[in-house]
Amino acid sequence: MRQAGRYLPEYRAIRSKHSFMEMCKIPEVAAEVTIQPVDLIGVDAAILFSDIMLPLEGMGAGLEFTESAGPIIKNPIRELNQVEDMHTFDVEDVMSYAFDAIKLIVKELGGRVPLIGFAGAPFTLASYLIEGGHSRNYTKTKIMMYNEPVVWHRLMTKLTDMLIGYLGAQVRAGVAAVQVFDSWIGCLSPGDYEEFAMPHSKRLFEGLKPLDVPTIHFGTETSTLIEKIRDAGGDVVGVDWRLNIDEGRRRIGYDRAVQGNLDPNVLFSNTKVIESHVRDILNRAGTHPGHIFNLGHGILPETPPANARALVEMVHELSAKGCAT
Ligand code: 1CP
Repeated sequence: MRQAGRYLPEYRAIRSKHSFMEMCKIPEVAAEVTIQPVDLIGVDAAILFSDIMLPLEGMGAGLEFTESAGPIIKNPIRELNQVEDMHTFDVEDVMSYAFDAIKLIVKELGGRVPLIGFAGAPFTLASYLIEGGHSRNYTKTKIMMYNEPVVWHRLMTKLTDMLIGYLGAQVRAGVAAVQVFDSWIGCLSPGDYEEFAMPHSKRLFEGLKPLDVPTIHFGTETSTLIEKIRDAGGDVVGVDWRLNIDEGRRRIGYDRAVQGNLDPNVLFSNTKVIESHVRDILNRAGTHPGHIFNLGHGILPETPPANARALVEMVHELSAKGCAT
């Protein structure tokens, strides 16, 4: 999950001097904030400081990050000619800042923890492109799916092609695993997922196989979709807190690993409450190999850093003991 973000004062100190986009594009700065949570919180992996939206810039989308609303697309995609205008680009050249940051981070980490690369899934990226930003109901996205399926599938195909190239370049630069964020996929019915998103996600994961690194398939509000998400691909399947992780494991099957699933709001409580949630998750995840303890979604901006640190310590300590109630 997002690790740096606005909850760390050390992040905010750097952020006060740069725009978010600058931070992503200056490799030394991106490296510093990527490594901060490893040093300050003690997490077991670093996640590249970047954003799922950045490669869309390379395809010609007008991208801006606002303080309050997150990413904004200046000319949202509504028609076939706009999809046709989205172009392919030389990712190694146009996004060289990301690969330079990866090389620098891997060097600075010196093998302490692995670095995870990432990208958005085709559906989640398409939803931002069509809605123009974050959405509540995804009406414009769904209207394109239902009314203009040819335009929809063309857009999803172009995004998938780009994503295979982009994640491949991240692996060549040195990331040890890749995570695909389908953060807003839970808005789809199982039937719509199968028809409009799954074929593209499946092609993406097929395309990642030759990279020979572990892949993590993340989504939220996926209780009704989890088997299909598993079938779309990923060595690890993300489970959020709306689904108990033991049920998630049973439905996903024990041949895959799972990731999750603490509600990020728990970190606003006290250590006693946090510990009872951690014990519950570890006990439910059980002794089967292949559980990555994580938050079910991104850490929230006002989270007390001391609680994030306490969480990491608890997970280390309790999982080493095999945990028991
Ligand atoms: O350490 C880190 O923070 C890791 C780097 C990272 C990652 C993995 C960032 C930095 N963003 C992301 C992924 C991302 N970005 C996702 C998928 C993960 C998830 O579901 O949480 C999504 C949906 C986005 C889109 C995005 N970018 C949002 C969400 C907006 C919405 O629709 O609700 C926001 C707020 C951003 C900006 C952003 N990205 C990252 C940070 C630290 C920030 C805040 C920038 C700031 O300091 O102003």
